[in-house]
Amino acid sequence: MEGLKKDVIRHVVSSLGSDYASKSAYNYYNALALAVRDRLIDNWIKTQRSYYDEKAKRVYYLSLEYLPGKSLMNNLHCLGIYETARKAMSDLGFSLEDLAEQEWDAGLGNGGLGRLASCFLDSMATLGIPGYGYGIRYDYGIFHQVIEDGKQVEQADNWMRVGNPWAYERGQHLFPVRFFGEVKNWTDEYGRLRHTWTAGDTVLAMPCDMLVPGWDNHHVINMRLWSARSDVEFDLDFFNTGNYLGAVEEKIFDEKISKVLYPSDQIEEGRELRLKQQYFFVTATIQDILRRFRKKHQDMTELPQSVAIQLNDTHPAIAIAELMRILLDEDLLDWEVAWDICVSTFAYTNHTILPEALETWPVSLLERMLPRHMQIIYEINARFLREVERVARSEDCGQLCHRDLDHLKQRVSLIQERPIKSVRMAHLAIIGSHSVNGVAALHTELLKARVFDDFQRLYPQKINNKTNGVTPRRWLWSANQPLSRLIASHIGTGFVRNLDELTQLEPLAADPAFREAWRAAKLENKQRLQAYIKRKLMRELHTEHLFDVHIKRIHEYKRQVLNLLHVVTAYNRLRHGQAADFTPRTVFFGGKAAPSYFMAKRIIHAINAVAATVNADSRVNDKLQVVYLPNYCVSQAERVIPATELSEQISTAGMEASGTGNMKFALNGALTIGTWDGATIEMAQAIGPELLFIFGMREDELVSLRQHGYNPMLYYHGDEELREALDMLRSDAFSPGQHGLFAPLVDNLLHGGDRFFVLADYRQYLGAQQDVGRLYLDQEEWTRRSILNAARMGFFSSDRAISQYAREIWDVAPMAGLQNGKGA
Ligand code: H53
Repeated sequence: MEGLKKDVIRHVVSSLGSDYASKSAYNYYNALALAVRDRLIDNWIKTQRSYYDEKAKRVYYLSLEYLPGKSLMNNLHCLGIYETARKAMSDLGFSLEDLAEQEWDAGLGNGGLGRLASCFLDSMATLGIPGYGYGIRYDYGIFHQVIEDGKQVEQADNWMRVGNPWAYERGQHLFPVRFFGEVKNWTDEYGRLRHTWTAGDTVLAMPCDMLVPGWDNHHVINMRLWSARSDVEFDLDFFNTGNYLGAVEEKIFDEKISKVLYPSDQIEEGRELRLKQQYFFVTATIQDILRRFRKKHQDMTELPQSVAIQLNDTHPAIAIAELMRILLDEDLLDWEVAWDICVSTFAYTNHTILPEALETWPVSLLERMLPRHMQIIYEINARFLREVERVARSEDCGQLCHRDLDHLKQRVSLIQERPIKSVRMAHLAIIGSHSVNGVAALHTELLKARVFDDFQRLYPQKINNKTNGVTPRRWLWSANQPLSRLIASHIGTGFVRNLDELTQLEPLAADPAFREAWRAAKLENKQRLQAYIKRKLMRELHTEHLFDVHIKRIHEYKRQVLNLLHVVTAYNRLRHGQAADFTPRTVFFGGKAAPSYFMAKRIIHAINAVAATVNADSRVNDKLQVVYLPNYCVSQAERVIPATELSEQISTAGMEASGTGNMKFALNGALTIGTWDGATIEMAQAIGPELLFIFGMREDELVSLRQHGYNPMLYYHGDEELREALDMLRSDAFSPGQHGLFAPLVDNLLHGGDRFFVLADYRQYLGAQQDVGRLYLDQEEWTRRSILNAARMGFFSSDRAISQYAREIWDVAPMAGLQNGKGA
């Protein structure tokens, strides 16, 4: 401990240039972070060296988004020096918790996809998998959300302003990134046509490394994020003629590439800068991968034995064309050889079946920005369509007539003709990869049967499932110390590394003393949340209420509106005196809406309007409260999830690819109210469906309802309570003086077809909520179920998911000889 204290003081003085006596929390947080980083860097260097020494096959995870959140507490726990640091900082006059508050969330992602990537890096580090995460170091991450007059207002997330003590910027290792220009043809000595791309513009990519430690194992992997740097400092011509601003203009323009994260989630924006971001990060990454590979290899055909590249969604799919370009134009390989290398190296994860989220890029844009890549994509397509024709004419598909074949080719082509001629990035990713995986069992089945059914017939082995998981280090151990300590005191700490060990809790569910201790841990977390809400929102929570939580991105398919209709109905029953047996509850909502997503923003407004009315109504507010948590982010989730008793997972069946929040809640002992969707299905199977509150129509039932003509008006007319709730929303009951403010929401349900079947599931949802309320009155039974939920969540560890990827997709083994023991 004395060593850590000395290091912290040294950093305050020599790294931060401050007086150690000044006692600024900001300085002491930074100094502590630097002292922790010092303890990681040796192991990071050793880890990197061991990959070369052991000729390890490496995994590269390419993702345009990561959501690491805060690093301090997690890193202290991984190093096993949390207690030491707590005491050291207390000796220096600080509470560790307060210092941790100084850190800004690294919000380099939108939601589930980015957070999954961060969980996966944590698991690779812990399992000893030789892995790297690659992405973009955005200067501005996901916007900061404030709620003003009930509405979402976006503010810039200037997380870099205060510096980032965790990152190493490597300004000396720059990689060139080219755009635009033209392609020249030439003939090589064997008479083969060759191509050279001469670029118009060049930008530089600078690596920033963030170290990702494994749990108690000395294995530290790298998250390498690229930052754009101009290759011109000043244009001296401008400078000399006195035009100073003109002289720096190009520099500013180039560096715009990594300026800001696109804040949309599952809505494609299709902007030129976004494509630039994708290519910028992909080419820098591929160059870096090949640089490392070429240190030990000359023969490019050995690449797939040394390198596995996982594409996180289609955002990095242009990597396939980029690797082809390098192999063809720089290494001068033949097409077939280059293509084999590519397909054996790449694998692709699909995260959505929502049509609006499937990326396409206009051919005209690609032709201009990446002319050689567009040529390569055309060639991939031509060869692929010939192959389709060959397979279709072979015995399996011999029945196909020409018309069907033409349709098949149109459906699977990399190029879509309408509404504008575009490249389908998912098709490029499927054709250019040896593995395509979905992220939960139902999702993968839907990929095979619906979205990519043609590809499933063409390549029956390619599509496979890897159900998502979450890291127990952050989402149980670090976020929920009261519960973790209780668990550890009964079954030891092995569960942090091997989550299946939680099954040892099962017999304890029958032990009244353990149940009481379990409840005490939950209450401690509820009180912590209560204190936080008081500080941030100046509101007093009732900790004896059932804490009912719906936090995630705001999206119509996630159906926050269904939850809101339940709140309004409960409010009406209480007002009308029809709810004598109502179980008091506080309903929490939280989440960000894409700034361009009108309906999602209006939903936020409606939630806040209902909250204001309900909370101000003294007839009901001792029994029902609604809280909107502004600026939902990773660190907020770490506070809220441990305090949650009811987890809302109520998406339209078939629409949530997996969900990972669902897992975090159950792991922390919340019971789930949910639909038969995504990974919630597998959770129900693992836990026992009777221990969750499952309701609503299943995916196949919805398909048939749609086919037979779904008429939301029937539900409106047939259900008095539903009608009352919708009419109130449409009137100015929640928006005094602003009649019609929420009419778009209601019209969308009643006259817009209710694409997400809110009305169809309303009555069943109410029934399930009633069951929830009733069970909550029986605290012993509730606690028993809570314990069993957590005990049966072992499968949903990201360690299990990563082990499956390593074995079944990457063919990568963990590093041998990792020492166990505290790393400090
Ligand atoms: O990815 C999560 C899933 C979740 C899904 C989410 C996601 C994004 O956050 C962004 C884009 C996208 O295509 C999918 O919605 O269901 O759990 C991780 O797989």
